[in-house]
Amino acid sequence: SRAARVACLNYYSNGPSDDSPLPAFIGCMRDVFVDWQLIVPENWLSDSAVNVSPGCSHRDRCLDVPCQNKGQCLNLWQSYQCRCPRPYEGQDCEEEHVTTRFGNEDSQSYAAFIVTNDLGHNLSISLFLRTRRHYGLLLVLANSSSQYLHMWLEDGKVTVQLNNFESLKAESAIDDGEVHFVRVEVADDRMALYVAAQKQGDVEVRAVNVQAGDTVYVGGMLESWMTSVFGGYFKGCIQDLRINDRRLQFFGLDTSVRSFPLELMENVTAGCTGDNTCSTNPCLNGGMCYSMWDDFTCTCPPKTAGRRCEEVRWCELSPCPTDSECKMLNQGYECYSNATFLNDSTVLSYRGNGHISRNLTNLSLNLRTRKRNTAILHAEKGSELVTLSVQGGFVFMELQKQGVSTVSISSRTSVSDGEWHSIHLFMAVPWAQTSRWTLVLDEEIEEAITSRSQGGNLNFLRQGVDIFVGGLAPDAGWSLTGCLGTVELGGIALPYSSSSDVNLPRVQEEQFIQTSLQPPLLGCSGAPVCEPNPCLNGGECQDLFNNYNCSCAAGWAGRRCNFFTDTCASSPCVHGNCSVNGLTYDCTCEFGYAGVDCDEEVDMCENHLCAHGGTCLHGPDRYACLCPENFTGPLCKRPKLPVSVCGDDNRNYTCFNGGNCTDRELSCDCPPGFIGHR
Ligand SMILES: *[C@@H]1O[C@H](CO)[C@@H](O)[C@H](O)[C@H]1NC(C)=O
Ligand SMILES: *[C@@H]1O[C@H](CO)[C@@H](O)[C@H](O)[C@H]1NC(C)=O
Ligand SMILES: *[C@@H]1O[C@H](CO)[C@@H](O)[C@H](O)[C@H]1NC(C)=O
Ligand SMILES: *[C@@H]1O[C@H](CO)[C@@H](O)[C@H](O)[C@H]1NC(C)=O
Ligand SMILES: *[C@@H]1O[C@H](CO)[C@@H](O)[C@H](O)[C@H]1NC(C)=O
Ligand SMILES: *[C@@H]1O[C@H](CO)[C@@H](O)[C@H](O)[C@H]1NC(C)=O
Ligand SMILES: *[C@@H]1O[C@H](CO)[C@@H](O)[C@H](O)[C@H]1NC(C)=O
Ligand SMILES: *[C@@H]1O[C@H](CO)[C@@H](O)[C@H](O)[C@H]1NC(C)=O
Ligand SMILES: *[C@@H]1O[C@H](CO)[C@@H](O)[C@H](O)[C@H]1NC(C)=O
Ligand SMILES: *[C@@H]1O[C@H](CO)[C@@H](O)[C@H](O)[C@H]1NC(C)=O
Ligand SMILES: CC(=O)N[C@H]1CO[C@H](CO)[C@@H](O)[C@@H]1O
Ligand SMILES: CC(=O)N[C@H]1CO[C@H](CO)[C@@H](O)[C@@H]1O
Repeated sequence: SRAARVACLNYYSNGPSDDSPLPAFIGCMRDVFVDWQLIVPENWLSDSAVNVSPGCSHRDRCLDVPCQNKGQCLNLWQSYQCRCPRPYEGQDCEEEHVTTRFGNEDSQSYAAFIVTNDLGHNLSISLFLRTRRHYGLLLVLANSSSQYLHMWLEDGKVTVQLNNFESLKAESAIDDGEVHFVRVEVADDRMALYVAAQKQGDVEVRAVNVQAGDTVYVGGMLESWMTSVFGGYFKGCIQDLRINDRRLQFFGLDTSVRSFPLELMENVTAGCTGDNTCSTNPCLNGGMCYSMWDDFTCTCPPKTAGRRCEEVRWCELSPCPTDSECKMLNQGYECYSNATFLNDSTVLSYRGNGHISRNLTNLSLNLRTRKRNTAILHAEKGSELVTLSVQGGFVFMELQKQGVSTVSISSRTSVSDGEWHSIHLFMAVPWAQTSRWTLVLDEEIEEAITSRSQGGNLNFLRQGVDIFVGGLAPDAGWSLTGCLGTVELGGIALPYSSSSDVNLPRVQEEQFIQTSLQPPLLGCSGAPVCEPNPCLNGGECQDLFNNYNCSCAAGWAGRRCNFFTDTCASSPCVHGNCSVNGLTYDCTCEFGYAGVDCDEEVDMCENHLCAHGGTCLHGPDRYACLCPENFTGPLCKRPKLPVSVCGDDNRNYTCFNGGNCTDRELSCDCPPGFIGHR
């Protein structure tokens, strides 16, 4: 029965008492015998018992999960202890070290602490870091004579250097805006660097000696030049900075922990709020800005891209007219097309927009023509002049500038064959004041031709001068019949489509603007129109580049000489006979009529043809000739032939025109050409 009165005793005092070197027992006891005597609690649970109670009511307090922030709970029988992960502290790990912000809104910030006790040769620096910067000074240890430890960011990686000599650079970058735990350990003449639990490397070092009175600089130093040597002032946040077991507290000073005192602090703020990165509207082209810590993202509207939506995929928005090809530029887009030039009235003119700043040192274009002599591009301003032309079939450029020798350069091969040819002209030394010019035809670099003399650039075309394309000037003659691709001057296009032809504004700074009244004819419609000969019936074909003209053989007409010209079909000769004569007709007029169409009555006896003094007699529709004695015929041209009078007494008769009488038959023997009885 005594054994049944079990002594169950809770000992719940913890920690050693001042006079006992060992920690006190915590737990339960029962069946305690002293000198073979069972000690029941009633015997001694009296005034001398402290923190002891009957029973054995143990409950694991750690089951309540009291430790916050992933603190590790330690069961202490009647109580618990939390082992807090950094940066948390406090009974239940509920307290977090105040995070400290450096470089808020790009200010220059730094802090300094004083080391108050010698640390000896072992050194451990640890802290939480959060940044998006690739460069910046993190920490410096200095004594009165030197800065013997530097810690900074280089390419987003923590780098540490001891004694201005041995250094270590982390392998993993930490500039991603996330929180990283960084640790530097110096012990046993080795220095090691850790990011989170990962060792980034170690290196043998000479001894370090951190002494009382040394200074710890954080985030930068007073002197900005010294700071800039290590990448400038740090921007980001630091939390729970410790050197060995000492805290370096910027805010919310906790005196229960051992720390180094803060000496000075500038532009450092509590918390870790990022900059208001959207306040400056960094997203372009209507992108929506979302603030992230010390950063922003842009939600770009369709067809735009890039971190700031700065890249508009212009060409996907189809800004160019059909017939032309869209090309993306660094800034904006341009429409490239071919254009057909016919005559003086298709010459185009351009002007720079006043914002062209680059040096214009080259000129390139594609050409197609059959003309052997024609201007392609021309501009002049004061004494400066440039003309690109085709002369005798060869490409020819002339560049004049006062004070500089005139450049003339000519191709060796003809381009007047109706095929496309590319022409590139450029200064051999584009950055020079003057240089030779080079002509490359059809990309044949090895056939390049270089001018004898050195000329200047084409910068005079940048502003305030008309640049003519397709001729010397409107109505100046010598105009191009053929096609040109888009001409580029210094890489800037002379576009064929004006601002009203494109669907989106051109945003590039440097532009040439078309100032012609006539819009160009887009596309190149210049087929070899005379092959095979389209002109029929012997017509001759004349090549008008994209058109032809037939010169038809006589009697034929129409665009292709396909119509027979029966010019008499409409009976144009009123009083006469019609006959075809080429593309026209001739009328043979009846007597009494004259004029091209025999429609004019004439005095019939004017210019009458009665010969031998025959008298003209007006008749109703013709005239008659009254012949003199010995002549006869309508025009009295025929001499009268003798008349024989034949007969006997009974009968007489006459034979005319030299006919002889035949008495027998009382008739006449007629001469040739006459018949009849008489
Ligand atoms: C605080 O930052 C601002 C902005 O960078 C700077 O002009 C100023 O000098 C800084 N203050 C100190 C004491 O360095
Ligand atoms: C330095 O650290 C090493 C191991 O890390 C240790 O053995 C040594 O006792 C430490 N020295 C001091 C003075 O703390
Ligand atoms: C400063 O530190 C360096 C390197 O640890 C040491 O060589 C030098 O003696 C120290 N100077 C003073 C005055 O403590
Ligand atoms: C211009 O003509 C050439 C040759 O026919 C052709 O290859 C090119 O695509 C044309 N350019 C445009 C923008 O139509
Ligand atoms: C130029 O050619 C166009 C198209 O063929 C034509 O309409 C125009 O009349 C011509 N102009 C001149 C001056 O020949
Ligand atoms: C433009 O040309 C001048 C000489 O004419 C030269 O000094 C300058 O560097 C050039 N600029 C560029 C951007 O090439
Ligand atoms: C023409 O000049 C521009 C501007 O100087 C340059 O960017 C471009 O590369 C040059 N093009 C050629 C083909 O030399
Ligand atoms: C076409 O040819 C005819 C006959 O040779 C000529 O009269 C006419 O002027 C030509 N037209 C053109 C546009 O050359
Ligand atoms: C017209 O032709 C007819 C028939 O061929 C001919 O008889 C007549 O004399 C001619 N007239 C003229 C004026 O030639
Ligand atoms: C008429 O008689 C003469 C003289 O005898 C002769 O010369 C002439 O030929 C005759 N004419 C005809 C038509 O017989
Ligand atoms: C007017 C005229 O010359 N008459 C002549 C006609 O011919 C005869 C015979 O030849 C001549 O005697 C006439 O004089
Ligand atoms: C009947 C008649 O008149 N006969 C004449 C024919 O001609 C001769 C002479 O020419 C005359 O003598 C006849 O009288």
